[in-house]
Amino acid sequence: MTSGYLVLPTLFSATEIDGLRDAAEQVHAEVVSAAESGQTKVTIWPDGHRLEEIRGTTIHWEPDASGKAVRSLAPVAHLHPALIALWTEPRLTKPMAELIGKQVGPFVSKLNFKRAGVGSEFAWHQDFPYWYCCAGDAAYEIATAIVMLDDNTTANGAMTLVPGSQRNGPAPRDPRDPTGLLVDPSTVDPSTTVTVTAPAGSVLMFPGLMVHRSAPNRTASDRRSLLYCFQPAGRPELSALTCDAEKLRDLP
Ligand SMILES: O=C(O)CCC(=O)C(=O)O
Repeated sequence: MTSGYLVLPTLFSATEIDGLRDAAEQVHAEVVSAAESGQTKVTIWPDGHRLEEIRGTTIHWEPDASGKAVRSLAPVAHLHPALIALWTEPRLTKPMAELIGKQVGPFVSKLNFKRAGVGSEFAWHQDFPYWYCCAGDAAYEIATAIVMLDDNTTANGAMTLVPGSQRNGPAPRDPRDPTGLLVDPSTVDPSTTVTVTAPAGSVLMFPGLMVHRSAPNRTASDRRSLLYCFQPAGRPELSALTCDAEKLRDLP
């Protein structure tokens, strides 16, 4: 697979996706209510984004929303049985095992909300540097399955990939980015990109070295996604690792 990614159209039925959407919204309501009434650990990222930890998850708030809106929750699977079940769902684990080349287990899960009108851009990046800071070279064998909970369209911020970019290893990062994690956008040739539009229930899989972004959601409907990052079975999950941003110095 030289392009490096896999699209599995409508892998999950409408009924299954309804159940996963309900689980996602239930988790959202419980976590936001816990954050409003309880003690959270707050972190402000170098780019100004606000993160709050509670119930074993990190709320990443939308940076530019006028009211409060959740951009993502991670990790998230432990907060609902229907989300835990996806870690062992053969429709995900079988193609993932082929992509990674080994039997797979969990690394980290995430729920992206991309809410109607306020869901913000994800700038060009690879997932690899985030994971390399915590997992070291084991990050080369981590890949993501995105379960689309809503139709993904160009208007609502479907994922855009640079097929084949995973073959070039860690990409040069943007010297202007205060987080030090984003890919230098001047190195991306727009004529080589592919935007993956697909109906709800579809799944997109790609390795951590795939360069990707997604546009903001300016439509009137949410574009929610569950992201399951798999790795070879038996390795520690992200939550058990210690992360060190200094390791970014190893990368271009
Ligand atoms: O859901 C999206 O639009 C972007 C996902 C992504 O790239 C990420 O969460 O790192």
